[in-house]
Formats: sequence, C-alpha cells, structure tokens
Amino acid sequence: MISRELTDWNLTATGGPVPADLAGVEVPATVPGTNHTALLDRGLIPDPYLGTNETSLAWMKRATWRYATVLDEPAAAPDERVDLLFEGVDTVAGISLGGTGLGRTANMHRSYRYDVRSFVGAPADLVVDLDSALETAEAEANRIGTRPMAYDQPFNMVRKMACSFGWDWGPDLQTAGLWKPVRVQRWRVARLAQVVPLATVSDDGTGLVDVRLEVETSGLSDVGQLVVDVSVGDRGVATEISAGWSGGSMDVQVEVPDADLWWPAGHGAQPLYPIVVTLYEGDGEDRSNPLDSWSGRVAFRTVEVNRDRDEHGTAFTFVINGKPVFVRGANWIPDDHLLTRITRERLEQRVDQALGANLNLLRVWGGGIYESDDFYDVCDEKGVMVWQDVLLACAAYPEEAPHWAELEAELRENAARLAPHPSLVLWNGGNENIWGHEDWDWKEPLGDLTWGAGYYYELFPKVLAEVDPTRAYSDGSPYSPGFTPEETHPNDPDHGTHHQWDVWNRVDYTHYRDDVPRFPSEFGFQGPATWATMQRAVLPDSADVPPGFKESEVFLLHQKALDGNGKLDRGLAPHLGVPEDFADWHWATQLNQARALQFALEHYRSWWPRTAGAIVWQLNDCWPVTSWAAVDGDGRRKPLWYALKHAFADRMVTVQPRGADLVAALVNDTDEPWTGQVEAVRTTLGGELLATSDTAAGTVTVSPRSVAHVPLSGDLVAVGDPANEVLVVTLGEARGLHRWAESKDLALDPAPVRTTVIEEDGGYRVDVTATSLALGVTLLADRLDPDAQVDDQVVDLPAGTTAVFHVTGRGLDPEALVARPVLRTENDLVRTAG
Ligand code: BMA
Repeated sequence: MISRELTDWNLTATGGPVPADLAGVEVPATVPGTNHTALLDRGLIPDPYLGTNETSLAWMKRATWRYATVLDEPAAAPDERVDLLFEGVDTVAGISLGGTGLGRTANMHRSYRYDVRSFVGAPADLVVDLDSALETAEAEANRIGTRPMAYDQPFNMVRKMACSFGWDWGPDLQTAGLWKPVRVQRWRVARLAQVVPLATVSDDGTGLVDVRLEVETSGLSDVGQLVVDVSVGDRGVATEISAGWSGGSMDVQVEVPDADLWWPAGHGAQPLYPIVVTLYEGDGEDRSNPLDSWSGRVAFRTVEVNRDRDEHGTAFTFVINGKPVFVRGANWIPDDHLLTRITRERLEQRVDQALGANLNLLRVWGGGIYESDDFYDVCDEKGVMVWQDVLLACAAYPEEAPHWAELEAELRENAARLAPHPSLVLWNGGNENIWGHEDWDWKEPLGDLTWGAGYYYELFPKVLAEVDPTRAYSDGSPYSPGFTPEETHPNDPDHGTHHQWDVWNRVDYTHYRDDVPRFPSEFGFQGPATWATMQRAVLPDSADVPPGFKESEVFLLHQKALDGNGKLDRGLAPHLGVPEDFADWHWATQLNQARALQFALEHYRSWWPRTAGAIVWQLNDCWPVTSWAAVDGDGRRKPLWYALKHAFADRMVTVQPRGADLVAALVNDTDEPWTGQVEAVRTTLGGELLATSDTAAGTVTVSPRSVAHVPLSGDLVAVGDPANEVLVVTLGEARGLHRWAESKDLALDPAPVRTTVIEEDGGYRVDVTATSLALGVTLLADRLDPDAQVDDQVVDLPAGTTAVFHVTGRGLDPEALVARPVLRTENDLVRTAG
C-alpha cells in the first residue's frame, strides 16, 4: 500500500454571519486543522483564549466553511484501488471530487473511506463543504424531538465532541474542519482493513495474542495465494490463505511463553511487545513487497473489576494480574479545546504531571474525545491506566436513526483501535446520563422519547463483547452495578461508582466525610489558574488588579461554572475567610481548592479496601480558566497538584475520626511492609509540648497495600485550647496534622517562618523553618517568572521543622522569592481576612 497525506488545503467561509473582511477570502489551511487554527495562523482572528475574544468569535459556529485542495494523482492501474481516507472530519460535511459527490459525514469520532479510482488521472478539485454543526443539531432536535441536556445548545443531537459547545470549564468555539489526517491510499489485491490484537495471559504465565483481522480484497483482480505473517516480540506465525479468497475475517493466534507482565505505575514494570502484521502475495518467500502491513505494541496483563456484593454494598475494585489495586486517578478532558494543537510532547508532559502527582489512572471523560494513539502509547509506556468513556455526557441521547448506527460505528472503530493498549482497563458507557435520567427532571419532558438506555444496557456491551471482550465494561458513571436504577439509585455511594458533587455545589468540603463511597469517580473543587496563566489571558496590564475584578466580564468569561464565584466564596468562608484583595483571594481560593481535595483524599484512602480508588475531577484544562483542574490551561501546576502529590503519596499518615474517636490512619500503598516508630504529640502552635502518646507510641508494621489504624486517645487528644493546639503524628518521613479549629479561628502567627535562599544548579534552594505552626507554605514563583517552577507547595510545618524547596529558574531576586506575594502561607491569609 502506498499512502500519501494531503496536508495543504485552502479554507473559505462560504456562508452565514461572516464578517465582511473574511467573506469569500481563501486562506491556506494545514490539515489536520480547523477553521479556528487556520484563521489564527494567518492572524485573521484574535486568540480566542485571551480576554473576551471568545465572545467576539461566536459568529463562527453559525457559518459554513469550505476546505478545498487539488487531488493530482496518476491514473489507477487496472488492478489498482485508490481510496481517500478521512480519518476525522469535524463534523457535518459533504465531500466532492471533481464536482461529483463522494459522500456526507456527520460524526467526528469515526473515519470515512471513499473509493476514488475512477476519478484520478487528471487534477481534480477535492472539496469538503462543512455545515454548521450547531444548526444541524438544532434541525435534528426539531425533527426527532429535543432531549434534556446540561447546557443550552443541543450537543446531544450531533456526534461532535460535547464540550465543543462550551462546558462549565470550557469555551464555546465549535470548530469546523479536518481534524485528523486525510490520506490517499493506493493498493492492489488486498489490504488489512482492521487489525485487533487481543492479548491475554493465563495463570501459568503464557501470553496469548489473538489477532483478529479484517481483510478487504480489491475486487479488481483474481486473488492468488496470500500469506499473513504475525510477529509478537521474537515469536512469529505465518498463515497461508489459498487462492480465490474474497476477503473477510480471520484469526491468528500467537503464543508467548513466560510473558513478562505489564503493571500499573507503582506496581511493577511496563514491558511492551512489538507486534507486526504483514500481508504478502504468493507463498511469502519474497518479503520485499508486502501488500499491506500494520504495527503496534501489546502487553500482557489481566484486568477485572470486582463488583461483588459484600456487607457494605457493592464493590468496584480494579484487579490487575489478580492483585487488587487502589486507583489514584484524575479525570481527563481534551488538553486543548483546539484539538489539532495537541502534540505527543504535550501529552507526555501532562501524563508525566499525572505521575508526578502520584496518579496511576486517567479517566477519559465522555464529553471529550477518544484520544489520539499518542495518548494511549504514552500511558502504555508509563503505566498509567486508562478508563475510557464512550462519548456521551450529561444528556439524554436519541436512539433513533441515524444516531444508533453512528454510535455503533464509532464504538466499533475506536474499540478496535484502542484494543492493543494495555493501559486501557475499562470501557464505561458514559458520564452522568443514567444519573441525569434518574435525578435531573428529565422523565417528564422526555415522555416516550428515547434517552440512551438502549446504548448503555444493550448496544455498548454487545459491541464490546464482539470487538474487545478482554476489557471490563461499566454501564455508566455513576452507576450501581447489578441493579436497575429503580432498585438502587445509580449514585448510591454504597454501590459501585459515585460522583460526589454536593460538595462544591451545595455543602462545605468537610461533608466529604458523610459517606464512604466504594469508588468515587468524580469529585472536585474549583480554583483559579496560576497567576502567570491568568496574567497572559485575563488580568489587566497594570500591576494592581482592581478590587471587584473577579466580577468583571473578562474574569467571568473564564469562570464558566454556575454561580462559580459564589461557590468559591462560600467554600472559603468557614475555613479561611474571604479576602477582599484580589491577589489574596486568588491565593486563598487556590489553597482552599487544594485543602478540599486533600480532605477528601485522606478520608477516602483511610477506607481502603472498602473505598477502592478515587478519581479527582479534573487533571487538566483546555484553555485558561478558573476550574477544578490541578494543572491549568497553560500547563502550570496549581497548588492542588501538590496537594494531590501529598495525598496520593505511596505512604501517607492522616488523622481521621472513627466514631467519637480519632485514629491515625497509616496508609501503605507499596509492596513492602512499612515499619517504624509512630510518634504522636500535642503541642501549642508555638511548639510547646503538651502531651505525648501513651497509646500510639511504639513500633508498628503496616502490611503491604494496606492501612493500619492506630487509636489516638487519652492526654494526646484532651485538647485544652482548641485555638492554640495541634496534634502531630509522624511515621518515618510521613506526617499528619490534626487541629481542633478552622484556620480562621486558630491563633496562627502571621509571620511563622525563617528563610534562607542559596543559588544552586539550575535555580535556588529555599529553606523554610517554622518558628510557629506554618500552614500551607507555598512559593508562587511564577509571580517572578512565568517559567519558574517549584518542586513542592502547600507544605504544613509544625514549629521547629524545616522544608527545603527547589526553585528552577534564573535571574530571580532571592529576597523577592521569600516575600509576598511569592512566599505565601495559610497564616498570612487568615490575618488579612481578619
Ligand atoms: C461533572 C462532570 C462535568 C463537569 C463537572 C464539574 O458533572 O462530569 O460534566 O464539568 O462535573 O461541574
């Protein structure tokens, strides 16, 4: 097969509310790309991520667009097929070649292939006319009946990324274009239409790769003998096919004795086996000129999700290679709203940030995309498990034609594409659709209309059982497995997956402790982007940000949550107070976000194995915005990222209530026993010793992958002055604090640290020593240089202890590094908030 990519196209806005200066103007456009990237590249539209530009580009979603190029291909030989492959069209389009219609597209999540052999031989215009996806969706809603959804525009009526239409963290841009490569493919006799290698491993360690092949024959010549050669690592199997075959499916099995197991990060290595499938003509003796070939990688591991009933409800525990694994997860959204700008390098940086925050799983959320091969490749290599949603989110979805067939086609294609990846551990039916149907007042407006049940309970499990039976499937998130929604509420924390959104929307984060969910797959709390990112996108040029800025048009355009600022302020009030000054408020909301998640995660982890994982909402952002993300839209780590790193550490100490008592929960998520001396003291904030443990002291051994609870009692917890005392529990390097009052009610020293700064290789070493309890010690180095980075933040230091921070960056003023607004603590906030 000869494959050539068509990258050079021209773009024209052809209709709709197009500004006069752009109407009819032809612009060079690189493919993959979209209208937004093409016009941005030429400076013809302003950057939609900056200021209020998003609003000024609203016209684009109601315009129509033309991508055009000239296809100049030699004529086809008598036995030669020439195909045009569109790997991804965004979204509703008619495609024509030399004035003849090839077909229509209406689903960005699948590919389209056209046989064009009769059109080549002379230059011909290849034209893709894109309709407004929004107007198509509106017309479809009129045709089949509108369905409830979480936002205003009918994203559930067209197979385009749901968050294209705006989300509570994302802009409303609604790109149109050719978002994946377009290729011309010339081939003869036969091609590998699909290769699905399913790798399994048996108890005795023998790996088996069951390679399921779809072979298409050209129909233009007699098919002689063929050979399919499959190699996995150093094992190979050649299969002969006798002459006269007309194509179809075949199966090739390759055994790999003593297969090395693939493990999630923190549990073992990630050995990957290259796999190559080659199709030859004849007896296979001449290997120089294959008809077609395919290559990838596979790995050997087993995955199950234990959904057994037990005394607490219904488990949801990932079991990898027979071993229950606590999931340290985060939800993943597309890393750039303008999808075609996402490179492998950027995905790798993001996945490294996930690993740096001690995560072992990313959940690809249903309102985004089936990610690129690069994403899953990187996750395979680094041991980050992937939970993949089918792309449906927060809405009722129609089941009538053509929607059912589109969903079936896209799932078949993507399940086949992703099947080789060991990182993929779960297919999930969708996000909050079953829950929405149950709880969000959909039933009455829906009446008899379809809403998607047939997808979750029938189509998806059926397609996956056919295409990839090696992965577990879950009907939805949240979902109570084994029950109908009428029997048990889909968001019941005692059964399966659970989304905890009462915190953030309605109640304080301390309510995370109200339940012990079996598997919280979404929970989160907002905070603004880092200062440097805000500076680039939303802050005024002047050094001082005016009071009231957070109510400004530009700030609110980058704060999409319903009553977002109100929820941020109500979240702050009981803990830190609500600062007036914008810089203080910025720091306080970032810190509170970190604290909220720390609180949740320490609680959840203390309940392992009953709670078998926690997937934070959300790892990343797709533009500069105030959101639930740990890493902001410019890729900078927010204080939350550091809180995740601490709370998801392999070994962690946290003080938790159990009934009326306090315990030290010692979490050991490693394969080695954790042995050491537990030290517990109650002191004044200034460090004066008030009590040491009589119950906790002594050597403990926490077994591998387990949690030990050490009771804290007697003098140790007999607090005298709640405003001035702290309980500190230490085991090895790990430390947990407990206080009896919120920070705003603690008698915190407003200036609790001494600092020294020395220059070191690549930057600065900053030693911070607490002279009194110093909470949330953070160096906001991006205030000095947008590129400066710090290895730690949000560090709590009991009096007399020291933390060492390493700042990467050059030319920073050492004095400024340890002064406001760079060096911040919880203490200084509480003072300003009064
Ligand atoms: C959940 C997610 C997203 C949303 C987030 C924050 O509902 O599934 O839809 O962005 O909460 O509101």
